[in-house]
Amino acid sequence: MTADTLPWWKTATGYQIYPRSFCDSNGDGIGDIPGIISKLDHLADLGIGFVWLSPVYASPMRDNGYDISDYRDIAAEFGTLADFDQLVAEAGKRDIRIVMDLVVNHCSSDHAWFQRACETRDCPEHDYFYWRDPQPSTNGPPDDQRACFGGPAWVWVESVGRYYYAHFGAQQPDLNWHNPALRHDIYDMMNWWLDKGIGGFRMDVIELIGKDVDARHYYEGPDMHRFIREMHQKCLKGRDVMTVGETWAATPDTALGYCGRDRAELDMVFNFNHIQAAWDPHQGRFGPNLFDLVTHKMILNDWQVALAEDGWNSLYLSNHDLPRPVSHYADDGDYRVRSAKMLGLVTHMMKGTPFIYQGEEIGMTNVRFDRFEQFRDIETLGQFKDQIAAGKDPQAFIDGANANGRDNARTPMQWDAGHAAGFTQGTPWIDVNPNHRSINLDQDRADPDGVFAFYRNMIALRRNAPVITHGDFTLLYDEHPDVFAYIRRWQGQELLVVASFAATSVEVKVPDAVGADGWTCLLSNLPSIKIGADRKLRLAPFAAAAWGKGI
Ligand code: ISL
Ligand code: CA
Repeated sequence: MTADTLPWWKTATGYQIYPRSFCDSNGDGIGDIPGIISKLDHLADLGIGFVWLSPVYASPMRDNGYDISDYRDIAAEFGTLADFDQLVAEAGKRDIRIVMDLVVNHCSSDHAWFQRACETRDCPEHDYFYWRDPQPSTNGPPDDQRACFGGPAWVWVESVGRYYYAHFGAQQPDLNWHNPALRHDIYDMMNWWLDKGIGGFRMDVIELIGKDVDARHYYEGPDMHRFIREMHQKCLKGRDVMTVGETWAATPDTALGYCGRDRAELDMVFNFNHIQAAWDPHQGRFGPNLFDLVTHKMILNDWQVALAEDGWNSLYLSNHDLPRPVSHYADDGDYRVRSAKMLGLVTHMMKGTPFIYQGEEIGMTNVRFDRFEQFRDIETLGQFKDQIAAGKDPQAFIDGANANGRDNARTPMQWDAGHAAGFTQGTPWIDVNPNHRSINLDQDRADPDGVFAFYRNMIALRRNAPVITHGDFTLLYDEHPDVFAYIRRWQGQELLVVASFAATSVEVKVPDAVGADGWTCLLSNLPSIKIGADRKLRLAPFAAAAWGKGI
């Protein structure tokens, strides 16, 4: 297989934009599509090949757009359909595709379908949702399932005398995918967007669409693959587009069920095993950070091995639901820039498609909200209520939210040291991280050794060294607690990647099988990393490098 027969998304690097926090063009404090258009040259400079655009559809914005009230219109605060078409066109001029966020496990309770469904049982839209009558024995809901964002998952509607199911929250009712009429409407809508020339879809919690609510089987439910295959048949087949599913429950054993070449379902999935491995099993994301490098690299190795010959990996550490990587995995203080480069290098050089989240390219950090009123995220606010009611210490919860809450990724993109980090001329919808005065794109790009320059070089390296796209993957130093290293090989080309997660110096020996001679350093976050004559590698704190042979 040569580079020109590869699908574009196997050699490209993606960039996720959370529109609310990227760039505000009209001073209302909310990012918008014209703001994104004004920053396309920044993305072109970086060298990315596509944008994953978080939802811009009409929405009451209770979950910042992951609660859609009209699938065929743009939210007024983000702009218009004409703005969207201009975005696709302007990005296309820069060889950047726009991949939209498809949120079809649920819609907003403001959607006309749901409004109609609550008026009467005798309308087609009623069965677009999961309704259950009160239980005869208790006159209550079918079960005591809790919603992700707090509160019960079964919500009572007096006007029809029934409960509806809402996995995330009362204002995001689950769509009943077992209803062919609903599926037909979704496929029609998808084709409407695909015909506008978008590059594909990231599919929000697609693993939930096959759920059996009576069996309380939500993730990877009995009908999930049947529905995704039908979607592929009706919308995706034959189109030069990319699809990536958000699949928290997927494992190396189930991944090929989604993205194997003979499955005719999706191109990739987002693995979350390495993310949840750092979460407390009982307290979830608001508990202590249990990150452990051996666990982390073993999980990623399992995914590399599982998809070595079939399917395709997505590579990421950051998105709009996750903390900033330098704060979560390494150092956001003295070694912030070096850590950002180390984390980027060790993630990007594996086999798969890398996804950068806005701000990652300048090493943005977590934010610290001291006042509860500063939080904006529906999950944080909802879980606070539930967990405090269950006895959790409020300060412990706030510490957890500051460490691993979703607002960390949603503070405005830091463009410059000026008012509101150059994000808006107005008052931002969420507080800007005060460290924007020293951490911003202007400052970082003024540094030839900045994170942006390093990311640009990394993306260019992926395009120019086929071993990164095609090579196999062999983990090194499997059990080492501080070093994540691997070797990639393809048609005589070799790439050796070594990264230290230690805040102190570490020394390792280059394995015999790797050999110490003939390596050329292609990219490193320190000038002084050398393979010694004694085959020793001395790694300063958070040092990382990629060496090549035959590249
Ligand atoms: O981490 C989570 C699971 O406990 C949640 O933060 C998150 O809701 C979950 O990962 C699903 O995420 C997706 O669906 C949600 C939306 O809030 C997230 O932003 C989206 O990425 C509902 O659409
Ligand atoms: Ca705006």
